[in-house]
Amino acid sequence: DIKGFVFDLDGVITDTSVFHSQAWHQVADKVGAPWSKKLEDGLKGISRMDSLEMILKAGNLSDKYTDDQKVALATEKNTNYLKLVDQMTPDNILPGIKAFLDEIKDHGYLLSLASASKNAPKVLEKLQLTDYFPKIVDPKTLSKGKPDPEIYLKGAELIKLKPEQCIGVEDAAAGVASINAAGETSIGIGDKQTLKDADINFENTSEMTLANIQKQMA
Ligand code: G16
Ligand code: MG
Repeated sequence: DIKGFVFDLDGVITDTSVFHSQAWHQVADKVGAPWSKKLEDGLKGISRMDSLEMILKAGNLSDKYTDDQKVALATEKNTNYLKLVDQMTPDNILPGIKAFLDEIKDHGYLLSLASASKNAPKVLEKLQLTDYFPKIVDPKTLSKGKPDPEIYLKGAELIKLKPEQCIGVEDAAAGVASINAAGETSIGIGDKQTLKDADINFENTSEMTLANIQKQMA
């Protein structure tokens, strides 16, 4: 029986995936790496340094930068990203999410957050959703990022559930792969083709209700 939900943040609870993309696109332009929809999608859910590495690889630039220069580029991206985050309000919560969080809380499901983002607590604060997530996986404690199962396994562990008692919710292919490898039920929100490995698919967040989930689990 399902007893809890492990949530991704960027692209599921809020529209920050657009901000991440915008800030990375600036870095790609700066270093002269080609930007594409495929690269943009591939970066979703991927840690900051791994994201930079993917962008540099796309332009065959990986060897052109020292480790220090790479850290500087990633820091510049984060500074740009945080400027966008600073302007966020609860209006940036994606459609239907607040109602869904209330619905699952009312039904006694446990909740945790499995975001790769070191900025997750700050984003939750901006959205005024901090109280919904007493349990947040700290990405600094991870040895491997998504698509490795570690982050979703920790999300379940934090709420003292077995993976098979949890549903993981994601907008990224790397995240769905992480949920599946952890042995949880996966919900993919967004393009059905990109997220074809998810157990349950929704085109957008407003479709997420317990009734709609039950329909697809039957
Ligand atoms: C998010 C985003 C990624 C971002 C990562 C790290 O993951 O989807 O694009 O690179 O966090 O974020 P930061 O640089 O803020 O630490 P998730 O797992 O929330 O989708
Ligand atoms: Mg995401």
